[in-house]
Amino acid sequence: GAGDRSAKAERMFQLMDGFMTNDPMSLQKDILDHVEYTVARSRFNFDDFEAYQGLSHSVRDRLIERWHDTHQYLKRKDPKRLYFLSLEFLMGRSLSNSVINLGVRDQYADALNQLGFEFEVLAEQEGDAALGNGGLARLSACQMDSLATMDFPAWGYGLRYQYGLFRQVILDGFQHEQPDYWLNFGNPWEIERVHVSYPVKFYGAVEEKVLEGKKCHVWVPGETVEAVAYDNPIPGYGTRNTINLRLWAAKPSDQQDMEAFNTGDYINAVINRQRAETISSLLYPDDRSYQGKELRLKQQYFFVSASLQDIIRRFKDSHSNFDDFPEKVALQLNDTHPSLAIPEVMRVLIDEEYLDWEKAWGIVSKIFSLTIHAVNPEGLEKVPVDLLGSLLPRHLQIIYQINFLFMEELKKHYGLDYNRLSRMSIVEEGAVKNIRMANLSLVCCHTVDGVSRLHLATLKTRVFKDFHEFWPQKFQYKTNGVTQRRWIVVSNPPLSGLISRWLGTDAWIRDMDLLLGLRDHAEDASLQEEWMMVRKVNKIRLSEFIEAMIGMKVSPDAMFDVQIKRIHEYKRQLLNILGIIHRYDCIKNMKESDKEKVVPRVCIIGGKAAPGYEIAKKIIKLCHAVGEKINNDSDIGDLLKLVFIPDYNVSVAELVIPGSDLSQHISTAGHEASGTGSMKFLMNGCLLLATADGSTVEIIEEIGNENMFIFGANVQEVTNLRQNGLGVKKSLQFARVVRMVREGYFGFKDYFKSLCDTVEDSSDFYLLGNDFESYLEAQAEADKAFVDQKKWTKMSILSTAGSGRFSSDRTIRDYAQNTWGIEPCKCPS
Ligand code: TH1
Repeated sequence: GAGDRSAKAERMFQLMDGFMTNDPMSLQKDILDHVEYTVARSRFNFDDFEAYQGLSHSVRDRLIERWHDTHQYLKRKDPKRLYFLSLEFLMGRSLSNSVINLGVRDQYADALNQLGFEFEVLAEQEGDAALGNGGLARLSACQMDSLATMDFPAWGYGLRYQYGLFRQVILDGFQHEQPDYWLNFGNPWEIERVHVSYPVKFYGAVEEKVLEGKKCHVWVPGETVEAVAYDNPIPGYGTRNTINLRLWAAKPSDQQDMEAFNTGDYINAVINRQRAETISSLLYPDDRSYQGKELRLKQQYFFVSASLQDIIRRFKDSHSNFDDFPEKVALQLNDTHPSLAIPEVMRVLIDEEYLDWEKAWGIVSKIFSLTIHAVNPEGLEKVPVDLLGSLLPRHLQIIYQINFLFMEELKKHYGLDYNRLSRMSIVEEGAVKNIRMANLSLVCCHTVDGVSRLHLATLKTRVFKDFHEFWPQKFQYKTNGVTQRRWIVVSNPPLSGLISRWLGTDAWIRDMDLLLGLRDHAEDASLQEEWMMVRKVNKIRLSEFIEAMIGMKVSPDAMFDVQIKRIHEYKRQLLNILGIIHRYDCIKNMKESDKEKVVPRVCIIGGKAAPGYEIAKKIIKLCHAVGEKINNDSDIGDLLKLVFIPDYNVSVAELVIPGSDLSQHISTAGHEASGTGSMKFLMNGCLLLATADGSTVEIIEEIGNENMFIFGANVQEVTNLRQNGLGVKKSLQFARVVRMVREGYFGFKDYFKSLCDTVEDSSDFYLLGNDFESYLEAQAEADKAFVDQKKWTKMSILSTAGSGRFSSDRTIRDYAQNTWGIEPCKCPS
């Protein structure tokens, strides 16, 4: 009875009196306890990895405590919650980020020292959680950090892939892919919730029935798979709030299969059951391109269905009808990948909760918002009608009905303008009929956001022109941002300390606009000196990493010129490499006396190519072939080095970015929706060499043209050039470097032919030839600036000082106010 329960609660309170303590003695005991009892190694004999495990379990305990408190508190307050649905999260490592956000980094470092370990060394033991491809996925991770830090009542939902993004191995300069079976060594940052699980159904048919005089649709599915929750606590910085990232894993369901077992083929029945797990087995490694694969569609629905069952159950815990659903729930679609959530909510409300269509639609049209990350129509997801109809027959019916009503509405406005109707239709007619996921989302979401101002302008005038004309008020933009907790505090402790000393506060870690205060000191000689020291330390760390990775020695006195991102033709790594060939060619043909004036450079390139992307793979090979030649040429020596960093990922970025002098963001204008790497470099005082594309346009506004190296055709010029036929202005220099590749100067003549063809006069879609001259000029400007280290350092300080706008805190605050309608809910400390 009640008396029993309160006695029990009383007893618990006595046993767990107050929060966990963080003095060095308690921490040491905690770590050793975990080594002994959780890792089950003797506390007298364990290695660095086991120490890392004990340490992270001790941190995990502290996360769990705050995470429980946050949930208790939110349950009581019942604010409107945001549910962030994304198929990709690139979390990287968790240890350093967690102890910093919990505010116990120094205490742990002390405790470990007394045990004879070093925090940094143990932190290096952790592998990356790479459940995503690139910018879109890392953006989700940064936004989770901001949501927690700013006390927003939010949940992340995603898939717990067993294989993350492939590991890149380079053999003879060629990329090879290796599976990333990342859970092999255990994952202390997740909590398995065997009791939080939901059945997810596929295939089968829809039957019509009459229930209580009403016509109903009953979906009789053909396959059921169980979704099991794995919870990943996300701690905020400087707050007790710790939110949840819930990832689903597929498991065989007990609801099915009786028939298979009855046939007596036990062995095969068990093996077939096991196949259910393939749904969450792997992340698709394609970045910004989409393939109509059944397994991918299954993943999308699996994740959406489980998440919505969870969200609706939580809502029903404290609400008896759906009238206030829109006041309590905001659903954010991270690109169109989770857009099946729309017909799924309709289906649940109508078929399972027995609401009528109008009522269900009234709810659905108030709860969804979408962020678009793609630029091109080719990048937009389409699903063949046949595929959707066989996997999710009821959803296809609902989508058709949504489209029918939408078309009726359009006809009222535009009459029988069939061209417009067919462009805007959710159903694409043609040899293969497709469902256009973007159109579905645009019809059903109350708000559609672009990821930079320029991106929104492109969406309005091109891809979604018709939709913008029809619903101008739906379209907004929120320029992307990145979290300074990970990208300065975790990855660049020396700079972090320096900034706090000069600002006299560390409040910038929660309020990036305070960095503006650095502007006043940009020319201060003593700040400049400390600034250069910090940069030097980071460059030395990077050179040691390069030597350890690929066995090459590079001088930290050279300019470190870096381009790290997924390999794509539009990102123009090829332009970079051709520029390096030009530089090499120049030095090679120089008089000995002129060589003194050359600014020594270490060019660093890193990034993965999608396994099926031939041209991208050739770019990687070309980089190695050119590097091979340059790095072994005694005429060149330390004046020019070309390094390819293999297996670029989040933790490599944390090391490379703080050690870079110059970074390249050189996409053909109009092709990069935003770009977020540039923001991380900017915060770390690395200068940018960039085109006026995506978020760069806004970076220019913050720090000024004079503090960056901008080049190339702008969006308007790109449009004009393409309309007037390509290759209008092509330099001799460009022709020369392409010819060197073509004629086999770097070997592999036949292999590089198709790569050279992509930039030949009439086919140079990404305008490398057109932009080459101005690219070289910008590079020469960078050389000139680097010679004057005082000037360079000032530019570097001004870069960091002006980076405040690119904090994901600003992005999230804007989404909260203008898209989601949610408010902070701070758990008392
Ligand atoms: C990227 C955009 O290319 C990039 O410009 C932007 O900064 C980033 O998203 C974050 O907004 C995209 N990633 C993907 C990944 C897939 C499909 C489309 C895009 S767009 C799988």
